Amino acid sequence: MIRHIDIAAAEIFEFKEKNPQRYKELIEVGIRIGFGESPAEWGKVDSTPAQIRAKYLPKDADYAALTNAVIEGEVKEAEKLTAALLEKGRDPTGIVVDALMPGIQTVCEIYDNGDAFVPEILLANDALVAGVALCQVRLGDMPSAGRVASLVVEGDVHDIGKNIVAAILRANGFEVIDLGRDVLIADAVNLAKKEKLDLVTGTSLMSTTKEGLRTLAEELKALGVPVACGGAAVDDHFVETFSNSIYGKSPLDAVKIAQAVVAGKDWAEVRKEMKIGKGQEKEKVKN
Ligand code: B12
Repeated sequence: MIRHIDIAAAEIFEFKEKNPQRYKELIEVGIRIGFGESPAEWGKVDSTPAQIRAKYLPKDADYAALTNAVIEGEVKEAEKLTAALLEKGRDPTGIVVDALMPGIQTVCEIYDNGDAFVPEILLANDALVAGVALCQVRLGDMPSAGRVASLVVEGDVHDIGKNIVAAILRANGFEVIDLGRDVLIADAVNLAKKEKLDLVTGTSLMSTTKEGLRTLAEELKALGVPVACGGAAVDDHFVETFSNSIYGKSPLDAVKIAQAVVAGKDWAEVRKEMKIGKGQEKEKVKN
């Protein structure tokens, strides 16, 4: 909007008269931005690496040792500890969700606060993948619970979460075709035309790539394949702005969505069920 400077100045003085408190706040915000601060960072609680580790560390000592191996990016150690847990008869899905995943969450949050670097994330991811692979071997060949394709949308290389989602779906008996990261919508559509898919899971970690989920869901609608959408860049409000889509927060939500779709429910029904489930959890917390 272009205004003449006199008009703009008059409006500013008028605003100051009418709303002095808000005027003061806005001036302070302007000064902070002027000094190079980013509003996106305001209100963020900066935890120390030790606090973040404590937040995610499992209470179970065996699980905690594995979580620490992931955090340290010790691939061999993570493999050894996972194998030992499986040998003891611990549940492979439990090992992924409650021991391996907390490790990667920890490193990612420490990185986010500026206290870790990219190689540390990548090593932690290698340790996670090594553990997940052993858990998958233990699960062996199960009768297929359904067919799912998993991908990260075009322009986005953040695939750690997608890998976890694919692993948990496999652990629950689903056949997963992993399309990888930075995936073109056309590639997903071509796959859905060739293969019988029950569901596609789409991940987006960036606000610049999340619109890819909308296009993906819209394109797959004609083929009758719904899209479960997740990743830190999206929430239920966003996902509900388009059809043929169901929002899920955790990898276990992806499993619930896949099971419901395979049971013959359509995307709108599953979306409703997922929302009710979330509401009930909140009620439980209140009680
Ligand atoms: C690791 C990381 C990277 C790694 C990625 C390595 C890899 N192979 O994935 C590297 C270093 C390569 C990277 C690069 C970049 N990154 Co980065 N990165 C992160 C970081 C720290 C962690 C992401 C992560 O893996 N989280 C852990 C996983 C497990 O979480 P998740 O993916 O959300 O998945 C979980 C759930 O969401 C769910 N889920 C996931 N998918 C699905 C799907 C379904 C269907 C369901 C139900 C559930 C579900 O399950 C998972 C397990 O709980 C985040 C900050 C953060 N703390 O989130 C920034 C972040 C995502 N990156 C960011 C940016 C900007 C970038 C870069 C552009 C930086 C740059 N200037 O180069 C590039 C992007 C390159 C590109 N084109 O994609 C921004 C995005 C901002 C935004 N909102 O748009 C973030 C938020 C950092 C920030 N605070 O600014 N990054």
